[in-house]
Amino acid sequence: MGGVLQGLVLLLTPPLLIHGCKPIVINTWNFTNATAKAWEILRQGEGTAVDAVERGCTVCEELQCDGTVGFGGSPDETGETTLDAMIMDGTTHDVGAVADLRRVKGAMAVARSVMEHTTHTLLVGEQATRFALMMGFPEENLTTPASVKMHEEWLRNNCQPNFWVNVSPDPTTSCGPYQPSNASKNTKESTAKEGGNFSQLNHDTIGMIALDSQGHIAGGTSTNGARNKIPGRVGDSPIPGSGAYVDKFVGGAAATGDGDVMMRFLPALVAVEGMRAGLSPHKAAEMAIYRVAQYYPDFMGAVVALNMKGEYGAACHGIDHFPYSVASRETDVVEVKTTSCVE
Ligand code: SD4
Repeated sequence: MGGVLQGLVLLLTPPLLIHGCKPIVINTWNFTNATAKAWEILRQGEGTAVDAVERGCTVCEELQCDGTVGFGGSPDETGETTLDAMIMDGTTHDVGAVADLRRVKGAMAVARSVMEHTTHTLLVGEQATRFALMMGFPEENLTTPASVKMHEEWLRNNCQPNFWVNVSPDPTTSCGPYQPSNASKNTKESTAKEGGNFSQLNHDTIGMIALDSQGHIAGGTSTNGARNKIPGRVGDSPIPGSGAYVDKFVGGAAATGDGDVMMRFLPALVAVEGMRAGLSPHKAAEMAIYRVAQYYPDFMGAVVALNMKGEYGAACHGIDHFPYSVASRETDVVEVKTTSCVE
């Protein structure tokens, strides 16, 4: 019993903050321009971990990384692109986030404004837009010729694929508007089993964790969510503990993938808690992924994790392999690492 108690005390006692840390940044996918921007800020100590995450993710928004971050991607059922983003400061445990943000391109910077100019955590929809305009962000159209084309093709394809179940007319063959129905053919389970609407091609959120030389850790995410989503849908990315999570005593983690499923398990929090309990970042990321896969064996997603010592790892599911990007003093260049996914 004494041993168990001792173990518990050890688990609950925060380790000392590490000063003079080696800076490092890690982010999902091979979004190396974002990594390079964050690293530029970290390597010379030009800014904090929070600055690195904000500006790194902003680069992805501007470059429309893979069409899944920033404006002009993943149009919803009405053809509009809406944005989710979050930033978390692991030192203060403060968070700012926006979800379903409309007509403002810089979702990550707006999230940081939520963190720095309000005591709220998450603002959504039109009211998030109103907040952004008050903070001086310009109102812009997020639609592009590419997003119009995607939407037109989806309409031509009888609105396939979509996210509806148990409605009529049959959502697997017809467009809406829909009404509730009791038909059991299209259960949520069968949709999840088929992997739903997510594939490697249509969801590549950027999730980034940065550790600066002062020992401050920060994390963040930015995405335009799921293509053809039902208007109003918010994914995992702006949810603390789901899209990303950082803790100054432990480290941080960020997730990418089928957010509708992943947000039910808070995988970034699970990975951080795994590291707190002594797991390596790789094993902690794996634990977070397994947690989701136990319930959704066909889900697609990945988690990157970094501890306060600068050790990192990743795990994934539902694809063959998962690329992620890292920059640190060790090499001083952005490297793309690849991890094989768990079965
Ligand atoms: C979401 N997780 O909104 C996001 C989408 C994504 O890689 O691309 N993840 O569900």
